[in-house]
Amino acid sequence: MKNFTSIKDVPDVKALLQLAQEIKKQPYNYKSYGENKTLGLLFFNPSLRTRMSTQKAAQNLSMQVMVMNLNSDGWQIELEDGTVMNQGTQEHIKEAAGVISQYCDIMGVRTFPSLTDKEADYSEKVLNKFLEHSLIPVISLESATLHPLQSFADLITIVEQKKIAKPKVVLSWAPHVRSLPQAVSNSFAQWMSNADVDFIITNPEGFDLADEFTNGTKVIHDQDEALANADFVYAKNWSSYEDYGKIRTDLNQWQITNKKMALTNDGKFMHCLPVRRNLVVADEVLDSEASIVLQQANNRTYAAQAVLLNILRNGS
Ligand code: SN0
Repeated sequence: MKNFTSIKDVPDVKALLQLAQEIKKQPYNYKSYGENKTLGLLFFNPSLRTRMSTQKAAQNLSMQVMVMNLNSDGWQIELEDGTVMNQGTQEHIKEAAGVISQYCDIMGVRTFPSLTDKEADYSEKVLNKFLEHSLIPVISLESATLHPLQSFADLITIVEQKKIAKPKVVLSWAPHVRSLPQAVSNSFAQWMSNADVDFIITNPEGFDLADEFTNGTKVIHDQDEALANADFVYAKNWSSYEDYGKIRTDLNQWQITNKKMALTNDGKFMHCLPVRRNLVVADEVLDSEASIVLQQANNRTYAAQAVLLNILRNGS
């Protein structure tokens, strides 16, 4: 594996999953692999789990880590070719990516979508510019359309928590007050439609995700019907893909409550975090035994470590 920007970069998902499970048992088994190697983490947007778990994963492999919050600490980066840079941008992606490639052996990039320009977002304009101009492997720390490190950690969590061979996994839209990316949901759908689970999606009309990521997954617009007998309920808000970036704030009945969880098969509650309490999910669920959000967050480290190790082994 050279880059890690979606499940499509992973030649063997089962093997990567096994590696993550093995690393979870013995996190320091591969600690010589990252010696004298540097990971650069570049953030255009806020982060808690991604930043700390990826740093922890790199440290477990003896890598050095450099973190840049590009928006607040770096120069404003120009992405367009041939522009006269007499406006707000100070440094071109060609030089920025070229320089970072000399200081680091692997770089991670977090770049959220605009949620106003669908075409730019869904063409992964920013991430692809880094891929184009980087001389080292690039991993996504959540891009405009996908969050593969999160989805990989979610897969690890489901595999370790499941009670039956092929559990029912439901991705449910949940209420929110801001326009949020579709990335976590797109990515979860992409990984789940590729996993040995019975996967369905439930969302209000007008909030169907892009077909390119759901791969024909059944979408049910009645949440109660979808939740019936679920083993895992993955809640997430996303703004509309069809009416791009638009939100609805009149759908509080989609909040995950104990009443909703009672429809499931003693189901587990999942969310990528950060989660807004009593908007997306009620305290009674998040504070209950059903919630496995902290286990998901814990698995972020092992997902990142398996990805970094795989890239290091292939000789960065
Ligand atoms: C991000 C998202 O993609 O939805 C990151 C999730 C890992 N979440 C948010 O931006 C939440 C912000 C909020 O206002 O609650």
